[in-house]
Amino acid sequence: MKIADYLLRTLEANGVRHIFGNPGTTEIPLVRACEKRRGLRYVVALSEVAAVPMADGYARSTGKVGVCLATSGPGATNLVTGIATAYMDSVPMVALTGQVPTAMIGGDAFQEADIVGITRPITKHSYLLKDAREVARAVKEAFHIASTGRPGPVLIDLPKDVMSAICEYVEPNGVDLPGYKPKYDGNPKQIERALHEIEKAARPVIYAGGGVIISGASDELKKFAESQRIPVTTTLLGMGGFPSGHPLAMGMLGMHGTYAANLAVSDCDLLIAIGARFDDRVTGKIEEFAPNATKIHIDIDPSAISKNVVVHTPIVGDVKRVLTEMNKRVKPLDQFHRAARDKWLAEVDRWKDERPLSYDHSDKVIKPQYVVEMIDQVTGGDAIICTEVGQNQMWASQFYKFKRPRSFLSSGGLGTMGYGFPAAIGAQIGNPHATVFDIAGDGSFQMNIQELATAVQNCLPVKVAILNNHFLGMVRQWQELFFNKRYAHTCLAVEPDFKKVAEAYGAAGFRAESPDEVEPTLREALAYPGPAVIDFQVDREENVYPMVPAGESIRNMILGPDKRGKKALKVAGKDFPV
Ligand SMILES: Cc1ncc(C[n+]2csc(CCOP(=O)(O)OP(=O)(O)O)c2C)c(N)n1
Repeated sequence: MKIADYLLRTLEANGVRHIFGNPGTTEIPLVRACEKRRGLRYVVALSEVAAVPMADGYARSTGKVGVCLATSGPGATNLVTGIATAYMDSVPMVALTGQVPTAMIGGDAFQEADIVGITRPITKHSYLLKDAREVARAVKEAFHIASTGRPGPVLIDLPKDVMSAICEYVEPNGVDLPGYKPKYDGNPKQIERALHEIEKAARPVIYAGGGVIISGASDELKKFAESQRIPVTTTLLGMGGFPSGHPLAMGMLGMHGTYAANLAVSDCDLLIAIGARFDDRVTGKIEEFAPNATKIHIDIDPSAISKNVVVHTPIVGDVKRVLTEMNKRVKPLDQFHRAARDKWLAEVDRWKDERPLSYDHSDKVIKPQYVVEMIDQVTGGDAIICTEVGQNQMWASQFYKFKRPRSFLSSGGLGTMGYGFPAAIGAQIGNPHATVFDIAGDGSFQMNIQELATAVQNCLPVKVAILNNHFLGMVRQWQELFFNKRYAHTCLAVEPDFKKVAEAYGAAGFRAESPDEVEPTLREALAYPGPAVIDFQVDREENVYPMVPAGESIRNMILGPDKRGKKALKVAGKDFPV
């Protein structure tokens, strides 16, 4: 069998149905072989830069491994940002790259790049295959490594001569990697200790991250939080892991977290971190993060334990298994503890009520938050929401009411602009019946705008809602608040007419300029059976609030307008000059 057929057969055996990539001469045999296989679809992206987030969006929304493919040299190096994005956010992915023939490696051959070396710090593992007989085993191992433990990207580099070789198909036996044995069950003594701490706590908080979604532990989390009456805050990547509308939900914490979540974390006596990694956008000033709390950390990755914040009770294991065990063993709340928890929940509710997420409504200019609220309304909260990076990302996480896991896809760790649209394409391919939106900024969307062709070519009904403020909005917000409004290089003075661009690619284009046009335009775009782009002309200088200034304690938030719409900026806990 030709190695190309062999490789595809091995991919199929690993459950792959879609490959996202852009071909070069090294992969002609592979792409050709793809045409012959009914069960495998090769989705051609216009740029490899976008092929990776396509595979990423496919993976995050389905839970399967995403696969991308690029040619040697520039094709391979174009994968780097997407691989780093997947690595930071623990996304299961296999990246296949073409390489120059084995005999030419190291000789600065045409389109040679040491992609294994370049991506070593941003992959979970990588292979340079110099022998065709290694392919099946390597692919099997790659899928195993990418999808188990803390998931992540694995790269397989395939030299041209290896790709063109012929060899016998041998299905490899199981995977045996002595140095790689993720631990799934939590240590029973540590679980016991954690339960004891939870029992003692009067003001506990659950801080849930993307690990809850990855391990499929949302139901177990809900059960635990409800039985113990513990308020829950989620990270950006944890959105959807706990229903936004739940009475115990406090929303996101950190730099753009809610008033209630940030105060609750600052005042709690016990912090239970579940599948989260104490990222700096979450913790703010690290010494003042949950300063009086005992800390429990449940995570599958032992290297995440006490990496940024020292924890008292680590539990290394799969979040779902650990929570299942905790649910089994936890004692029901007695009257005394229930009263203490209710007192704490009443305080949290007071904070929620005092400063809910809000914005200045307007009937003259479109508020970006209003667009997100309307997307929530017209989709019934059931869409898969992808975002770009910047203000659009924060408003999407704040104002869309996520009900279920795998419905919010966003580049959290790396913060990669240009992620959302290709991720939406991948998510739509993986979920053909879902409504998929990319909530975009005008800057970010232009980083992968060419993929409108891919959406049209593949008849994908993805919708792009551009919150068009004609600025690199989030950077402008920092300039406004911390650099005396010096808007250097953030105004996007030259921009295309996005409606016309969409139409030029064969998609539908819409433009809305006033608040009363928002809902009808959204409904029209939703009714359109193919890809649609809506250019929402929004308030140009709207800001995302709350905002914790970089390096500050998360207790100190710059707050937006209060309940009566009063615009004065306020800082909780401490004066902050703005
Ligand atoms: C690839 C990349 N380049 C630069 C940045 C830095 N950056 C973060 S947010 C932002 C502005 C984003 O502007 P836009 O997409 O218009 O979104 P908005 O903030 O206006 O919603 C920039 C430039 C980044 N995160 N990613």
